[in-house]
Amino acid sequence: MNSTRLAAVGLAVAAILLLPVAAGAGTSRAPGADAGLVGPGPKADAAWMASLTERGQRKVYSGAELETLGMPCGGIAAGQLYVRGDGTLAQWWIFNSVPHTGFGDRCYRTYRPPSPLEQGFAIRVKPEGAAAVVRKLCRDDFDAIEFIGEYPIAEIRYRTKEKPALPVEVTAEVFSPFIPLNARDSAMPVTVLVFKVKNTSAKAAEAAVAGWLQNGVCLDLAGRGDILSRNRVVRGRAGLSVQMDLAAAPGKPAAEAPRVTVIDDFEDGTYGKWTITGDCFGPKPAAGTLERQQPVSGRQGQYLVNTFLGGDEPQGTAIAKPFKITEPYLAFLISGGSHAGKTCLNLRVGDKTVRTAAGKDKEALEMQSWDVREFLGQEAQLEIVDRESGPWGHINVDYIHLTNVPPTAFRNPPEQHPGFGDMAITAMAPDATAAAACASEEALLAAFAADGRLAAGDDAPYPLGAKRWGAAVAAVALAPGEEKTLTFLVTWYFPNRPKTGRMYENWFKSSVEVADYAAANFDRLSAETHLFRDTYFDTTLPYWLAARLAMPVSTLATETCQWWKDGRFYAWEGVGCCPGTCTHVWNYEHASGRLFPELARSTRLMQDLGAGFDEATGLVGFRGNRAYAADGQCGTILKIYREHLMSADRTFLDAAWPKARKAMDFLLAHDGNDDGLIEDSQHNTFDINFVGPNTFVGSLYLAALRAAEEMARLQSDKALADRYRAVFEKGRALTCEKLWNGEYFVQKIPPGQPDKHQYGDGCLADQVFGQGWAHQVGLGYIYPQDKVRMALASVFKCNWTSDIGPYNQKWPPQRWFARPGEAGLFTCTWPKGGRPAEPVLYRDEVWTGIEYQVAGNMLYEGMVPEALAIIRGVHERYNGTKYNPWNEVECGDHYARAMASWGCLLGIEGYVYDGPAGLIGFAPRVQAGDFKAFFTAAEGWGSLVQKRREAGQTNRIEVAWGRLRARTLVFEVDKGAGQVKAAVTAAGRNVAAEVTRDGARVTLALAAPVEVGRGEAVEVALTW
Ligand SMILES: [Ca+2]
Ligand SMILES: [Ca+2]
Ligand SMILES: [Ca+2]
Repeated sequence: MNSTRLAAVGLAVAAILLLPVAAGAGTSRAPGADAGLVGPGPKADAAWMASLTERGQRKVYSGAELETLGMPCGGIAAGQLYVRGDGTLAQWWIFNSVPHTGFGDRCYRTYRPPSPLEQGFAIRVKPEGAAAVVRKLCRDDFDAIEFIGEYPIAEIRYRTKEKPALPVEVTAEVFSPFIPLNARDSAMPVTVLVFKVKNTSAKAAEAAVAGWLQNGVCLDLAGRGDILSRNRVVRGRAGLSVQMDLAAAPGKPAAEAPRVTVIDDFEDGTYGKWTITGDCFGPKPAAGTLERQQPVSGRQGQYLVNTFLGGDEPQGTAIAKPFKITEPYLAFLISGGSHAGKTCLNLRVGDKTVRTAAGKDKEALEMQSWDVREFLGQEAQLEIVDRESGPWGHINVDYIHLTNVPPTAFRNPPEQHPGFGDMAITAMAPDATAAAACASEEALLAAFAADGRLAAGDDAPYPLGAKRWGAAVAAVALAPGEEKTLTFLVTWYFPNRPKTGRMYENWFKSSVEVADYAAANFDRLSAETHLFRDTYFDTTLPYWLAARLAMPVSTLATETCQWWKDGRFYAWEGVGCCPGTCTHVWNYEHASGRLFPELARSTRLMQDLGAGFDEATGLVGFRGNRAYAADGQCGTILKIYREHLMSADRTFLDAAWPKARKAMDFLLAHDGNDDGLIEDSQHNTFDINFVGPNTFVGSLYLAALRAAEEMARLQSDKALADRYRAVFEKGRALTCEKLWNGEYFVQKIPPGQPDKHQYGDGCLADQVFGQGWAHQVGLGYIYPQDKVRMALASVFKCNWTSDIGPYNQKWPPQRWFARPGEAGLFTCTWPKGGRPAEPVLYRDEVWTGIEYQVAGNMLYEGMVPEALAIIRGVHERYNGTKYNPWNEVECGDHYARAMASWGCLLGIEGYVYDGPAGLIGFAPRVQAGDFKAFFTAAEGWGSLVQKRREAGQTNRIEVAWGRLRARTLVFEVDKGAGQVKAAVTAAGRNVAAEVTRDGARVTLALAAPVEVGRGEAVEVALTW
């Protein structure tokens, strides 16, 4: 935000700017928080606030905004492939080896996503009677590219400014099929590239597009003599493909037997070979883990170097006697801090540091090795450095040795390697041409330039990892003004995810089979993907808001998510970081449950109530293990209820309930006395344990009690339902009595308990988390409405600022996920004082998942300006110029918590849905006079439309895909409405309905259940 927008204007301005809100949402805004509460920094000014609700335009990224773009463009849980700002493909995390993508500075940084594989497209145009021209379709040859990213479809317009123009217009659409409620067809290892070429000249022209791709199969096995890379031209149903895989090298043995020369393993218990300075090494090598250190596992023998001597504070260096490099690899065990150049092992040759390695902020030692072939025969020196005193300011090293084979080398048959499989590039045209293995990009482009065709050429296997490009060409003839499309598929097949496999291996046996299926079903897959994109973006919501809320949904198509061969959907928290579909992180996420409920149901049944479920106690292990997280345990009940509501019938609930009620028993045992407050130690998503009653866990517990009550009633267990209700009522009353401070809810730390890692009198952003959940699953208020609103108003006032700089200067965050000058919502602040010396972890950080959670809750309350300000803050951080709009980071890239964004869509719609009961309804929080937005139900999706006039309104539920079955409809009318009459049609047929009214809320019980299909609608005319 620029400084002219910064002004100390808070809620007073927000109140003036409020849009029309459905009457049922009550007064147009929440009661203001107490004027005495102190905010964390500047608030946005009125002009900025007013701009948030403007409809706006389709966002076209260009210039510097293209730099960081990387929109996921593969299938759900099928790996991670990006389309970059210039249309090139990047990342290529499709080979079952995912790095930990880090947090803070490591992932919240500005960079162009790298590509480890070489790949590209080029166009050749030959106007009649003129020479052919060839241009690469990337930023090399187009200097004014425009990119539109409406997930799941990216559109790239290849334009030039300074560079020479073409006599044709070229645009590309890049996507993987993505059809809500059809997980099967949305989870394929395929990226589709459709090039539209329009002849803008007055002459006929020939146009052709060539695509090329490097063989990426098992590249890290390069150097093994027994296998080769292989590219072959294959004619399939799809068109012409180049399939890339491996071939055995005839007569070549596998890798040679390993030799080892130890430089030092410290097993003599001395630093005899080392010169030590500083005080972090001690008089002799450590005998293992040091005092106050997490366990250092994986050492060789007894002794190792461990500079955590007396903690992270001490520093020093150890320099070894010179040695001769006699083998091609230098290997070692290493762990500790990740401070490059500060906590590290260095290799010096001559007077230069030629190799360096640091830890990964973990104590478990890992084998690493350097390829030192270029220094064979030379003298070298090793240096262990600890020049860091902050967190993770130490380094552990052991078993330094020279070897002929990297110790991490994969020595089994290649078929067992995680990266074993095949990949293909396909031109989807009957008369396509292809080349198996072009030796250089120049040679490929020269052949293409000559006549717009390629010859298959040599398809003999070649040395593993040598750069040979498989290439395919599709060509068309264009009359003046004519436009045609040329379609390519990039497909892959790497099923060897260790232990779990991949869902897609149940459907395909090779990348060419993937291409065949995609091509055979292309019209449907493409049309339905476009139908989703078009239906979602055909909305009255501000364009920026619709775009932003869809962006984190792309997380489903990253390496954060896995779909195992056995049908279980599983996920990291962020890419490569923190396993086990963590119940508390996934508490915030709503995209899987609402867009692909089949996936969410599999996690509930196969993990939460399966591998992670303890039959004896009802514990839901929060990483599919046997560890308790209080927020995650409560959230599991809510997710089970959501998955039931998003089902077509009771099958899921009947399967889940026996264990779900045990999971409730576990919570009641922790409550201890049925008073509706959990007071004992509560491990949670802040990676610490709260003690004493608080509304972070408490609101989730109360919402879980209500959800369990509903499910028990559906199971005809009245006694149990009544008990849940009674506990809920007590907890609700006691919470208001004990934890309400007049402006927001606090935590009561039990007398005598330390306040370390607690929040006490703080204003926690997530303090009414369970209320947001209760709204989303149609449970109404768990706390009195006025307190909910005032709490949220206090969160906006005390935790959100248009510039996090001043506050974070005073209270630096552990990890930076927002920078000075950027807006953000802090996890926790202490506006009334009482900040503990060492409060709840991450209190001074900004997490997009929490921002969306809070905003979604505010939207259900009709607090639109506050909610949009928070969401817009996220949008302006991830703006392309600074950070990749599709990669909201926390502990890792594509952090799952960010999929809380979908809850904001539900909130602004005031959406309620119960599939098995046939109940559906909505009450727009904005634009009540003219509203349209996207919805999903159990068996179909489409648009919710409301138009309000002087004395009536129409509500349409339009089905764009699948079907909708309904018997009860819920809307809200103008609060001034008199007696309401309703006329209902379903697919054009009249349906009798009985109208009941509760304030602004109108419920229509249909005389008989209705079913409407694609292109049809349920339409209701309400008059008063
Ligand atoms: Ca050792
Ligand atoms: Ca240190
Ligand atoms: Ca209790």
